[in-house]
Amino acid sequence: MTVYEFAKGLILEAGNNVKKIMKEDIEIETKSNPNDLVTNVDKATENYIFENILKTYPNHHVIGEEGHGHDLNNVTGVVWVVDPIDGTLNFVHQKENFAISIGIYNDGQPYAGFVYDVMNDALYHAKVGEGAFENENRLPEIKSTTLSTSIIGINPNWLTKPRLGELFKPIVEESRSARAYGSAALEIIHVATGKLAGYITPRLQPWDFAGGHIILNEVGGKGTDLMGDALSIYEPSSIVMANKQLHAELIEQHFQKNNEIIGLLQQRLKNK
Ligand code: 2AM
Ligand code: CA
Repeated sequence: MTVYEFAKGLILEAGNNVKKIMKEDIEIETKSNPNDLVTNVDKATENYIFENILKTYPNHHVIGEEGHGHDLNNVTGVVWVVDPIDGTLNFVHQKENFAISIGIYNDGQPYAGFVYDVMNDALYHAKVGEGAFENENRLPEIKSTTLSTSIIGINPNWLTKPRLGELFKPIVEESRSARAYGSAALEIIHVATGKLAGYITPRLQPWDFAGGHIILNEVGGKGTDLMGDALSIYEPSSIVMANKQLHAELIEQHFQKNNEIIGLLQQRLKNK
């Protein structure tokens, strides 16, 4: 069995476990602030994925939101970047619109991406160079758009911040419209399936974007930080994921012209 096939089976199994445990009481704790939640399901799912990977592949490394591998940096070999529940607030409040996300890298190069929309039983997956799929169906290449004909994904909370609002409001204004779904992994998938033309956020952790980014690349999309630089799986970044034409327009017409705000943002990401 290839690592790709193993990962596919593992994420589906993990999703089935989530469906079972969520029927019982969900235990909620707060992390860095009262709106930053984690549940017993996040922790149990990360442990389940971690233990099964290492049972089968003792030499692989795992980076997970809920504590695994946060000290890793530039390791050689296979690295799994795992978010056991992306969209925890949705999970707690809506019991849907959340995903399990996995990106797998080999010697720093992307190998395969997985985003499992658990409640819709839709597994998005891609092995680099072999196309992206929703369950068994191949996803077509995404279409080019301009901002004025695009629906973009962006969380409205960012528009309430003084400097970030300055950066993002003109983009929302110029777009056809904006949406927020509350799971970065699913929003990147919405770009990969053409439901959104682009997704923008000033701060994401590698486990939020790793799986989706690999899938998006396979359908001709592009993901970088807001300066247009490559993303790292070892640190948080600002994020723009879009079809290539919209990506270029956003970088050239909006972000590069606001490099002072983005410079401050990058500095804050580094210091946290
Ligand atoms: P999570 O549910 O795994 O925490 C919500 O808009 C999206 O942003 C979710 O994908 C959420 O991931 C992520 N998110 C929430 N708080 C974050 C933070 N402080 N840094 C980075 N990503 C965050
Ligand atoms: Ca999470």
